[in-house]
Amino acid sequence: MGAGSTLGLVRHKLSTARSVTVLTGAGISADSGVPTFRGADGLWKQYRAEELATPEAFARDPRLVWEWYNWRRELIATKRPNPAHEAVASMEQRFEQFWLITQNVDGLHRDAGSRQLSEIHGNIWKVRCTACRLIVENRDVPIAMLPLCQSCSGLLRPHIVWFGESLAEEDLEKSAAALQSSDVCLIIGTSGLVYPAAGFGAIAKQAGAYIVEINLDSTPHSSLVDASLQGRARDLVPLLLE
Ligand code: BJW
Ligand code: ZN
Repeated sequence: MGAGSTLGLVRHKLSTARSVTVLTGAGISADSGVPTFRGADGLWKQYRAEELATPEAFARDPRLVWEWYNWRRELIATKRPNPAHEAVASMEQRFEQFWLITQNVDGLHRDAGSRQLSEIHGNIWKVRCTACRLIVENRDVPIAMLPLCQSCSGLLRPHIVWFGESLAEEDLEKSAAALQSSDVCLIIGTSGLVYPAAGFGAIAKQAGAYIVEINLDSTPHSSLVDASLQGRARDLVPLLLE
């Protein structure tokens, strides 16, 4: 099926949908200039995200890990939501039931106005105390090299879900409920390699949802989806609602 007719079909599905769930990944923010994790630009110095985003890396060398987050905070602080983030935010008004599940930690969905969302991998603008677990917002750029908790002086870490760490129970429950009740599930700009999010499309599919993938490339999701739209999120997502 050609891209034009696929787009028409997806628009039609959305025009009759009551419940919509959107899953996003780094690709939606790539269009705002935020580097993705696994693309050619996904490296920081000689490190891969998988080597830095772990509790072991932080325990071994918290300075190195904070240095990486400082670099990313500096970069993300200059970025703005793009038309794809804005189109997703407008879906809250459009559908009777709507939920956004984002793997992104950059906060750009919130900046675009999204409120019905789970940031399942956390948020780069929040820090958490490794001693007392207190979570606070912190927008300092740069943040102190080894930031300390104002309440107990414990070492602060990014409020982010690293490899080997569990996602928050509340986020998993909300995500599962949304996926299982959706008529349409849009999967936007994720490589579909990181679990549990990589299994979310299959949950929605099993529950009978119509699955749409929007990505520059094909992914492990591509074989499961009902419609695949190849291109940039910022061009395609707004078109879905026209
Ligand atoms: C565009 C575009 C444009 C570009 N327009 N598209 C089951 C099986 C196997 C392994 C596991 C499993 N269960 C758990 C695991 C282990 C692990 C895992 O999944 N490993 C895999 C790598 C194999 N998962 C976990 O550890 C998770 N925890 C967990 O499950 O706990 C229970 C448990 C623990 C231990 C063992 C078993 C169970 C936690 C995962 C947390 C991941 N966190 C990260 C790092 C955060 C650091 C930070 O941001 O500071 O989150 S990993 C990194 O990847 C980040 C992202 O959110 C995540 C997903 O990446 P994403 O968004 O898909 O980005 P990319 O770069 O990969 O892809 C971009 C895509 O966009 C591409 O497809 C492009 O084509 C596309 N694109 N431009 C449209 N303009
Ligand atoms: Zn503390």
